Amino acid sequence: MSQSLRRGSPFLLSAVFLLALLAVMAAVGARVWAQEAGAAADRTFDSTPREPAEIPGATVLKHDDGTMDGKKDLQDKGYFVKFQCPPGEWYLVGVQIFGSRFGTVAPPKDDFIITICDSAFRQLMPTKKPYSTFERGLERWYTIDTYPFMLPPYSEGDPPREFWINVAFYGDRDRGVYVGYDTSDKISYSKTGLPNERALSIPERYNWMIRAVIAPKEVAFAAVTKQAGGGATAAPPARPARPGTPTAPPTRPSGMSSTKPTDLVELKYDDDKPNGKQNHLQGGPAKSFEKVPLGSKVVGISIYGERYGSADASKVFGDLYIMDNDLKVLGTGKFRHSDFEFNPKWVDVHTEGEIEVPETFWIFINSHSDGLRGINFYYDTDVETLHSKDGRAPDDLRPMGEKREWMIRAYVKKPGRK
Ligand SMILES: [Ca+2]
Ligand SMILES: [Ca+2]
Repeated sequence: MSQSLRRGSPFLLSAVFLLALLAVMAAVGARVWAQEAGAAADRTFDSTPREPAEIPGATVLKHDDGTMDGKKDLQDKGYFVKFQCPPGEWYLVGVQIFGSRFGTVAPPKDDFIITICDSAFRQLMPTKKPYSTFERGLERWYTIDTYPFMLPPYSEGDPPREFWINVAFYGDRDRGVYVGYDTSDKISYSKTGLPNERALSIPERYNWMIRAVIAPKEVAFAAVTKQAGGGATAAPPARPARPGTPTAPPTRPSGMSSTKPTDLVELKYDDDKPNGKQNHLQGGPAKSFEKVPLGSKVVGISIYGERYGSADASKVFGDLYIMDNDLKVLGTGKFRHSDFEFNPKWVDVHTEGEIEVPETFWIFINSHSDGLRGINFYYDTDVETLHSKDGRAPDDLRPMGEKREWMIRAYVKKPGRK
């Protein structure tokens, strides 16, 4: 073929020209069809490339050319896109979605969910984000941060590992998000469905305009620190509840559990005999304490746990939050992962100052653990009533599927004591 072309065969040249013409016609056809599909949205899209801002140190995995060739609203189904990491160790730090919201002017107060799934569409890590992330109007790129999640690593020369991103808006006819699709890649890496359920192929060859933002570990966790307004250390996010709250870790306490100062009351629901342990790839344990005498002040907590992983644990911090029953943050604390050992023990964490608590208050620990390093929290199952939940954020506590009471205790000063 190339030989013939170089000789300039008029027949072959016109054949090539004809093929090119057909390709252009096909593209125009696809464009027209897509515009028709988009007409349901009362307007056509514009296909001007609008690339999202670059993220320093990050790599963007994508199957689209940046121009939208149509868009779809899948209502209660989700958008699945398959990605493949380069060799080595990578963290998913965000997702980019080309889309626009439709429905009422004011965004619904609901959330949509981004889920990292394994190659069999099973959920690995979900992240909730508010609908208000998306604006109405022309579709554009939205870059949505997720807490760094370690993707399946593999070495150079080994078969590549794949993962899926699922984005689900759980919309209906009156509200939802259009997600753009692109026809530039002849292979479709896209499906529809929800995590842990059946994923369906899409009839035409196109890809959702959903991209995965990945980064090496240092960049991934530095970005988290930056988002939280932190410094240049590798520490995970510190979110002080009140402006001016010091974020430096407390000096090691003198040992509340061991010396048991007489003016402190220990609040506990566990029987001191653990029945199991669990780590959290997102968030951490939450626990409530009830019938606390009014005017009591929390000065610290004690956690029965252990450390795992090989990272420099003195540079990784966990965050402690004390909340009222409406999950409003009343105070915070901080600990180093290195406060824990590789064998379980009680570890004391001081709060920043004394925190006056109402009759019922909550503790939430964001352990900032991941697949590589973190804290295992022990739990007790010999309890009648549960006071424990799993937390993602101080205001996002979720019931647990199993009966587990975290082995976490609180230390309070009784009212009237100084
Ligand atoms: Ca395109
Ligand atoms: Ca027990």
